[in-house]
Amino acid sequence: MGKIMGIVNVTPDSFSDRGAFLDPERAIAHGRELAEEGADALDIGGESTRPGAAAVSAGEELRRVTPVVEALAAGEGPAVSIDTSKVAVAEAALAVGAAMVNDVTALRAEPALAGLCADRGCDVVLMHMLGDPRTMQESPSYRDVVDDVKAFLAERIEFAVSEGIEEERIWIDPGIGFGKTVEHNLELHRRLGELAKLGRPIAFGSSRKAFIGKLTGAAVDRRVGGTVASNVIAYAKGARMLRVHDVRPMREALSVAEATLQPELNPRGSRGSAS
Ligand code: HH2
Repeated sequence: MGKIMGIVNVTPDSFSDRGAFLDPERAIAHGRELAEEGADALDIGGESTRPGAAAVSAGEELRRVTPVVEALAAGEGPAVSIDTSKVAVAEAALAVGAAMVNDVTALRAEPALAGLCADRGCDVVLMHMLGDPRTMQESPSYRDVVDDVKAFLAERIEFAVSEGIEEERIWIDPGIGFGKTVEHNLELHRRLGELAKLGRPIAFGSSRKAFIGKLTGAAVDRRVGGTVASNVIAYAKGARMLRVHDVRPMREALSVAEATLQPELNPRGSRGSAS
């Protein structure tokens, strides 16, 4: 069954939202809207990772995300994920109800984050990135992009488990757009199934990214069609958590993709309805 993770960026400089949700009240309202549209999880981030983005101090990141995590984790809503590489930020978010840590550095920026996640028993997303956000799009190159990403993720799983994180808690993510050309990104879509051989579920984040703009010519807030196509392909190739800005169209697309590709999960399919 595929899950949808709605994106809540509490930043002034995210490539796609441009600061629309920096105010906590607006970020909270946006998260609630995504929950109503069918998000299974909400990923809350206070530091932009777009190419060339400036680093943010832990204090500033904490100030941005903590009230938003606290409000959205209260009650019966979707699980809350904290998108951070910092121990201090993850610790505060987990203390107010986050259930998942999504680290785009796969526990490399602050390796002590592994011990915290092990101790708290939360879910963890380990993502591949070549270089760091400031340099990653400067002529990225690989021996074989899928083999290299797979070897990297295998090593990061091993590290996480050696630090006490239960293997069942780990998600892996190819890091679409993080040190990849358009062709690297497309090859990762085509051969995503090879990552499933690592034995962990795949999270996937292509929403509104630059490769979609390059293929379609669409501006960043007009990339829903390309985003849906990319994520349906990823789902068909085994991705099980789709990190997107536009939850409603993705939820609709996933309903059709699931009914088609995994009819055993869809009661409508088994009822044999005529339309
Ligand atoms: N992409 C972004 C941020 N976090 N996490 C995972 N696991 N996978 C991704 O592909 C991923 C991620 C970048 O997107 P966005 O949050 O929209 O932008 P920004 O980093 O500029 O806030």
